[in-house]
Amino acid sequence: MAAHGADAERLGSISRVTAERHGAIRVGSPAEMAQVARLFAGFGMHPVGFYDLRDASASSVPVVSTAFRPTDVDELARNPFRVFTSMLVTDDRRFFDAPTQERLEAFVAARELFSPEALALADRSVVEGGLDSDAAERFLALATASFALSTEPIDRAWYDHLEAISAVAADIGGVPATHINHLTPRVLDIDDLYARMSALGVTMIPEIQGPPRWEGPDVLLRQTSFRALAEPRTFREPDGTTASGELRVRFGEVEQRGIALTAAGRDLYDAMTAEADRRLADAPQGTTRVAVAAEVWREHLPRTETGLALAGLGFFRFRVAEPPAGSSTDVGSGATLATLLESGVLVAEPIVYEDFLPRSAAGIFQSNLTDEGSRDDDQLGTPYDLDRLSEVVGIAIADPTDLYGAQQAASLAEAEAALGHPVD
Ligand code: OOG
Ligand code: NI
Repeated sequence: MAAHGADAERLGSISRVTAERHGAIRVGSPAEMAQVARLFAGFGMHPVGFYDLRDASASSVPVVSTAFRPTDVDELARNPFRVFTSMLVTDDRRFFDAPTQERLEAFVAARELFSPEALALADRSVVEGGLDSDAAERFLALATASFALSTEPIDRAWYDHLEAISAVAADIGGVPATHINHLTPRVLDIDDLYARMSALGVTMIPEIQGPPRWEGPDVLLRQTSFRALAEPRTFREPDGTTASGELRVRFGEVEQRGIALTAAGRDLYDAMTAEADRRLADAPQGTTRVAVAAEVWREHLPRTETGLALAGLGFFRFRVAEPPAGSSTDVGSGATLATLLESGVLVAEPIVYEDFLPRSAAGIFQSNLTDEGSRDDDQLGTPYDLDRLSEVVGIAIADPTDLYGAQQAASLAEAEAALGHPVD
């Protein structure tokens, strides 16, 4: 805040940013995903967005994901907590042969991630619009306990079998429970944080993921992480004895959030990312992806928020400015968004990106894999998209672009009502 002055809080007040976290969990089947959805619904968190990490990653990451979060603007403002939730795709032949699939599905079907009591309280919270404080305490205790790292013994041979295919598969289908694998705080200046963490001797992943630092508006999401620590776990050996060992499954991550992009903005982002990759491939040794990306950004992305709004690339909430004394908001009909913004009649406030990026998520997953695992790309993968995941899990997953678009449209409709005429 000292470095950035008034602009520091443009994308979120210091009280919201310092309270904000996201976590991540991984589950093993559509049935478990449906239970997660029930549990989080009890907290007012709903599935938003679809991420296919199987193709976003060169390593073996056999999952598709969504994120549970509040969708209502006021609820987001009060507590934007979200949980990135990945589901193992056990029938994807690129990763699992038929016997492994069968055993995985049996293993997952036999475990219980959430107690019936926790799920019943979640359902009650939805129906009754909340819980009384005793029930709420009980619900919280049960829910948080179900995300703790399990101390039950892990079958060594089974875990190793899965780990040779994918460390992520082993972390999901080789252990008896799920766990929160990271809890990410949001920061105002991720470059500063990255430098300071490195100076403290913490080994960070080589780069900040997502958009580069540049002079123009911050968009979408920038993230970085550090490697998981080895933690003691108990294993059951093939001869039936137990032994202690270590697993690295919980890691640290931080993020900085920017402006949500429209579908057109998102297409441009993807095209710029691909362009940066192409240029980096031809660049002299030692050139960083971030430096190349910043150059591409300067060529294609408007340098101001107003530019982003007028190009239809970013989402904004529009409101009529408090009219300064003696002036009038009567600008006549036919006024364009551009004139209204330039004359200061309308004010545009950025809508913050509340979701995730598949490529960054894959990078975060990858940063903790010591082994690429194995995948056979001659096999056909199981097709997934937002609709298919909704269908398989039996819950409607919201499209984030629709949510941001609805917020922008509602603000514009309100502004038009206040102005007394439509905005062209
Ligand atoms: C989730 C990784 C993705 C993010 O912030 O993109 C993620 C995981 O490792 O389970 O949390
Ligand atoms: Ni994360």
